Formats: sequence, structure tokens, C-alpha cells
Amino acid sequence: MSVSLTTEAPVHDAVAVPPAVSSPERKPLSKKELADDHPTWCPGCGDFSVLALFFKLLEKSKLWQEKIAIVAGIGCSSRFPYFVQAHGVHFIHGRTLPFATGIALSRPDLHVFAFGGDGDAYSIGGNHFTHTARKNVKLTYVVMDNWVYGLTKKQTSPTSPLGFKSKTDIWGAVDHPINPIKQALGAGASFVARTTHTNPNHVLQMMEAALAHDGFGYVECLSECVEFYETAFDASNPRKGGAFNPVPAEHDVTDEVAAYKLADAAFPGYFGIFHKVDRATKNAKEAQIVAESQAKVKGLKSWEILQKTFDRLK
Ligand SMILES: Cc1ncc(C[n+]2csc(CCOP(=O)(O)OP(=O)(O)O)c2C)c(N)n1
Ligand code: SF4
Ligand SMILES: [Mg+2]
Repeated sequence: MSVSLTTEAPVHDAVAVPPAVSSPERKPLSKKELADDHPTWCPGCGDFSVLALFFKLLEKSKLWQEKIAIVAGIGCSSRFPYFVQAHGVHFIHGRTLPFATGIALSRPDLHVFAFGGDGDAYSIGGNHFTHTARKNVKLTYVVMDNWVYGLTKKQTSPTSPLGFKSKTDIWGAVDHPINPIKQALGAGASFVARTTHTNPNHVLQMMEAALAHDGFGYVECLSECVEFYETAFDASNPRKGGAFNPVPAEHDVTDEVAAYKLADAAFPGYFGIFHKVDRATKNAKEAQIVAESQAKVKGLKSWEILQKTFDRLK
């Protein structure tokens, strides 16, 4: 994992926001080239599937490691950047999205992926989740939800169901859990999908669709913590007698109210794309403002404009 981002690319000097950079001529990177440190997750942890499918995603989409940045907060799932040979940042707990937003806005030549857990995303980072969704920052965010704080050894998380016994709720969780899909819809997310680590093809499909989305591509992925919440998702796993219910084919992904109703189904609920609409990204809006401002100062570089501002303040 590299921790520094090179700065040769123009920061805010670009008018158009180029898409994630891929090149059809270059050979796709293999898992061997993409893998970095050996994951430190417990054997059987659902996070392994997400990592394996992320490698597949990069290979399939021909995204080069020097053209992506991976940002995570703190948690077992947030160790993700260590395991990928690319630009990566293991940041502060819950602050994944502000950091990822900064990179996405200032480096339009990179595609930003953010990974994290339910605690990082919906608890300490809950406010950032809301605001990044409403601002429609162009990045791909995969939340590996295990309904528990894994790294800190079993505390109740915002998605732990009522009655879940943990170190913070020894008699069972009493607080109503949040529904991440409803939360994302309520915040105005432009792409909302749900998947589960036990269905690899589906995880890959959802990540591909999120990556292709021009905006905030959010994927809620059930990822079992075999150490502190084993069997949590059995009801969604056909191999354990559960049911994997795809979002009905007739569902209109542009219909937010229909998406909300689908998200209201009791566990195991539905899996697939709940919502997808085209809305201008913050990246495009900012690039436009910058271009218009720069047109007024004719050809000056960003630092020269900044210097002029400082000079005025003297
Ligand atoms: C500011 C701050 N508060 C609390 C912690 C302790 N802490 C580390 S990870 C974590 C929860 C992680 O849970 P989750 O995001 O669900 O990730 P998981 O380990 O389950 O993948 C907490 C509370 C911290 N590192 N920093
Ligand atoms: S504690 Fe749970 S979430 Fe963390 S690595 Fe182990 S199985 Fe995975
Ligand atoms: Mg968790």
C-alpha cells in the first residue's frame, strides 16, 4: 500500500471531470499484481469475499492501480487499503468520506473507492454518510455491514438487531436499528444497492454498477463476522436454508418511494439496485465554478490566484 498521492495532476485546473481512467490497450492487472499485505482477518470472515471481488472488479474494469485511491476509516473492514497494491489511506474512524471527498474533488484523474464497516459508516460517520450522499460526490462506497463492531470485539452497532447481546448491551440491544437503505434514500443518494458476501456474482455486479454510476455509488454489503456474530445472515443465505430475494425485475429504480417500500421489507429483504438516478455531481459543479472563476483571471495558475488573494490581505 502506498500512502502518498502524487500531485503532478492539475488540482482544480481541469474544466471537465474525466471518467475513471482505464485503457483498453493495457493488459488487465491480475490478482497477484493487485494483492498487497496478506489480510489479517479471521479465517471465514465475510470481508475476504469483498476483497476477492474487488480484485475481480479492477481486473474486469481495467482500472490501473495508479489511477485509483482507496480510503477507509477504522475497523476490521477498514483495513482494506492495506491489502490492495494501490494508493490507499487508512484514515480516522468515521472520517472516511470527507477524506475520500477531498481526493475525489481535487484529483479528477483518479477514481476513489471507500470501504468501511457499519460502525464507521452509520455510527461515528453517520453525518458524513448523509452529506456525501446528498452532495452526490463521485466515488464508490462499499459498506461491509456485519451488524457489530468487530475490531473492538463485539459492541452493539447501529445495525445490530434488537435483542443482540454484546459487550455494550449485555441483556440485549434495546435501541431500534437503522435501516441503511432507507437512510441512504432519505439522504438523497443517487445510487443505492444492497448485496451479501455469500453471493459473489451479485457482489461483483453491484460493485460494477456502482462504479459505472456517475455520482455517489453506494453499496451496502452484508459481510458476516464469524468471530462475534456468526449466523447473523443465515436467513439470507440459501445454503443455510435462507432466501436470497432479488429486487423484483419490474421495480423502477428511479422511483424513490418504491425503493423505500422495498427497503422496508423484513430481513432478509431484497438484494439488488434499489435506486439509481442521474443528478449532477459535486465534482462537475465545482469544476464548473472553478472554470468560470479562472476564465476571469485568464490563465493564472491556482497558486498564483491564491498568492494574489494573500497579497490583497497584506
Ligand atoms: C474516534 C474513535 N472512536 C472509537 C474508536 C474505537 N473503534 C475502533 S473500530 C470501532 C468500530 C468498528 O466497527 P465497524 O465500523 O462496524 O467495523 P468492523 O470492525 O465491524 O468491520 C471502534 C468503536 C476509534 N478507533 N476512534
Ligand atoms: S473479528 Fe469479525 S469482522 Fe473482524 S476479522 Fe474477525 S470475523 Fe472479520
Ligand atoms: Mg461492523
